[in-house]
Amino acid sequence: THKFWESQPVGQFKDIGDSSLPEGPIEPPTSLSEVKQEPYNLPALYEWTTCDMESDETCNEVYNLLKNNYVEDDENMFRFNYSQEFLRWALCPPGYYPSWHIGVRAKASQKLVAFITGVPARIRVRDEVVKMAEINFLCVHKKLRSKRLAPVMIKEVTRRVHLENMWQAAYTAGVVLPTPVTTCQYWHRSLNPKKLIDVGFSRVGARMTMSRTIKLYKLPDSPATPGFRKVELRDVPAVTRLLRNYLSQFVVAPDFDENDVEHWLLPTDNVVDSYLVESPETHEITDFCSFYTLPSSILGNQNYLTLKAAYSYYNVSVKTPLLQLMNDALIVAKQKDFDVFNALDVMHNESFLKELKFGPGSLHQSILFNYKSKTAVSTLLVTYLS
Ligand code: YNC
Ligand code: MG
Repeated sequence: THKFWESQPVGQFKDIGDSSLPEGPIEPPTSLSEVKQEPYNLPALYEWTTCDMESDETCNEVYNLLKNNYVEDDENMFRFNYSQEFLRWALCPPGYYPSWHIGVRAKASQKLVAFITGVPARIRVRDEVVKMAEINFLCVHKKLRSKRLAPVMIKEVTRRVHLENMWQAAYTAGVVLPTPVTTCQYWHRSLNPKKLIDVGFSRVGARMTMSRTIKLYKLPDSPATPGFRKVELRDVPAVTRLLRNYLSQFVVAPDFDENDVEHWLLPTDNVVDSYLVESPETHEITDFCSFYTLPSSILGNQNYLTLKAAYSYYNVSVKTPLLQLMNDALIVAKQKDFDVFNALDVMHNESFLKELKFGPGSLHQSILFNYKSKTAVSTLLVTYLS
């Protein structure tokens, strides 16, 4: 049972399959004056803090909390190690609210012990654009687990979202919660199979040897598509047009404008890489692909500290076949020394995963808060960065 989640406006397991429930908000918005004005109470030894992510010092504290306490795989072999540049990128998009970057400190030591964040997003559901919060980076220090601190943090971020007159949210989780609008799966493409095997991320397959495995995953030295190059600032209008047009086919998708594209997709060192195809003849921009950088710490290995992972982000194929475009993405990721390239089975990714030698990994569910949707939306692609 879920004592906390059963009290929240999210789809409930008991309602699954009940098509009489209308699509849309579960609870109507209250008036702003009815939103609780004071923060929720914390246990006596702790206090709220707003984390200024523009400050190097605070950003470093958040970095260290997450580096030591954030998400691990089921076998506790790896832990996400989001970089400080990545955290700034993920948490300070256009129109972000500093008050949604919420920390908890121990009063006596002033040590940061818990964190949760929201950023604003415009998410289109069918033909309606809903302003939502994307909730991410919920983290409680390992020594403070199972004390029901997470529900207080979730209620506090909800209160601060409501104070900005927003009533819906989206988030993802690796654990089972009531109730996902979609469940998707991670797929992994080895770029550095020897290291992945040495650290226990993957195994030598049946009837395979190390050298045959290395040969299997070998890639050409450079991309095959003529006109494949990095995205530049001057490309933002063309990339925005391509992406908006592509996303229009999905039931649920972010509603990106040029400012969003500049923030989320212009290449930033060690954060996000984006490439496009510019026709050598017409100079028309026809295709686009991108991935972000999210390393994981390798726990307790003598030889390696970090697994360098690229995560497929938005890819749009119009003229170049998606398979070829993604193969070029793998090639540039390999050039940049990534060990593995990850992708979810969302959008049209299923059409290339097997052929490009991705193997299946863990499940990942997306949930909407205070929004009921009728069908499981298999193409849902919100809250990517978690
Ligand atoms: C989770 N990941 O079920 P019930 S993902 C949501 N997301 O409540 P306690 C979670 N809820 O079941 P702990 C959750 N994990 O009794 C647990 N819960 O109803 C629920 N891990 O609280 C859980 N980060 O404080 C239970 O648990 C209640 O001390 C138990 O703390 C949990 O960022 C946690 O995986 C996750 O740091 C903080 O384990 C801790 O275990 C931890 O006793 C490692 O909590 C890091 C990790 C989660 C990453 C993420 C998305 C978070 C979404 C939160 C929900 C947002 C709702 C929308 C709000 C805005 C609304 C508007 C408008
Ligand atoms: Mg707790």
